[in-house]
Amino acid sequence: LPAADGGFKRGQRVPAVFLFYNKNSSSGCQTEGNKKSQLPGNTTEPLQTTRTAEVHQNSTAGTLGPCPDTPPDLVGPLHVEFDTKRTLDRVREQVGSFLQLGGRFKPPNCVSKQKVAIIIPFRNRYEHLSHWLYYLHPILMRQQVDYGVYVINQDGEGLFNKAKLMNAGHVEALKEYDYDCFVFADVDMIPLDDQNLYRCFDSPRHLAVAVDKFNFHLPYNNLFGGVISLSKDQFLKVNGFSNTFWGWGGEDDDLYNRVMIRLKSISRPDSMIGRYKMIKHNRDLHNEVNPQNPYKVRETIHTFKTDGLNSLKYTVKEVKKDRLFTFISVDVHVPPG
Ligand code: UD2
Ligand code: MN
Repeated sequence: LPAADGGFKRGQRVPAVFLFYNKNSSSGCQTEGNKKSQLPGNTTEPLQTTRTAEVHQNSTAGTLGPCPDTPPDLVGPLHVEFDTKRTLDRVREQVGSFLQLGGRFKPPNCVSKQKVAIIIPFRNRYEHLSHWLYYLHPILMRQQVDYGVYVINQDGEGLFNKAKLMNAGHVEALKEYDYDCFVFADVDMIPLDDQNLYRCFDSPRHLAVAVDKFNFHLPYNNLFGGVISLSKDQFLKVNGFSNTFWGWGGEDDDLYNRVMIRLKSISRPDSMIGRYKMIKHNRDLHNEVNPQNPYKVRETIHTFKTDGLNSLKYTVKEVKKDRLFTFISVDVHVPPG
């Protein structure tokens, strides 16, 4: 790889914002279309129109080849810190100009093999969201993903239901685009290596293999939390997540059981590439540990066919399109009492 902007060598820790888009990258197709496909960051026109027109023009003209399996601009280990105060406004300035409204991106010089919806379960974690957007957008662009970011916010102050939010995110994203891959990502999980590809694999993928909070080791082998990816087909086969894990814990273990019952295996990146930093946090209000949940995990075999996508009920309260993401507030119908 040519030196990244700022003269960093492969494997050297590189502040994320430098790794945006390497105009001198050797991604081949740049050379031919240099004039045409160079991201018009340095034009005065509002980026949105030019780039979109450019992308659509190319794609309609069918001149773009498929993106390579190994994206050419990856740099490996990343330097990640959360001391810098980041606001959404500031992140919009830094990474917004390459995005289409709603946090949508398509690589300008090749056609991605997958259409990836990134689903983030959310409530009252705006500081974490700014860090996530600051680090993940440049990484996803270098990975040449055709993606959209969906922040699924639980409306109201009732007991939190992470899994039901993610089921709702799956349904809402498909209303916008024929996504064929879904990455379910905690808002506080930032990858430490951009070779950990945010895409789908032959088996449901557990991307968050080595988290700093767990000393970069799997606390238990069946862990399937933090950041995972399932293709549309895989997710349908397991009937999505359970809708009935209220409060903290167990929804990821229940999904692991569903996957093992219906699909027999999961896949993981190696532990060096699968390293993550979790932004330090306490237990959130209204997401207390639910002592019932561990018992429910033992019932997966009896419940998964009738508790999931096919029994999902929620109400969309609001949809907001930000440059960096699509914000969907949903009422998950918290049970009384
Ligand atoms: C672990 C899992 C997580 C989930 C949880 C049990 C890892 C790395 N993470 O994380 O995936 O299985 O245990 O439920 O294994 N959130 C909000 N607002 C809230 C509460 C939660 O936005 O008030 C969202 C946010 O995206 C957060 C995620 O839900 O990252 C998981 O909640 P957590 O961070 O409190 O769970 P944690 O760190 O114990
Ligand atoms: Mn967390």
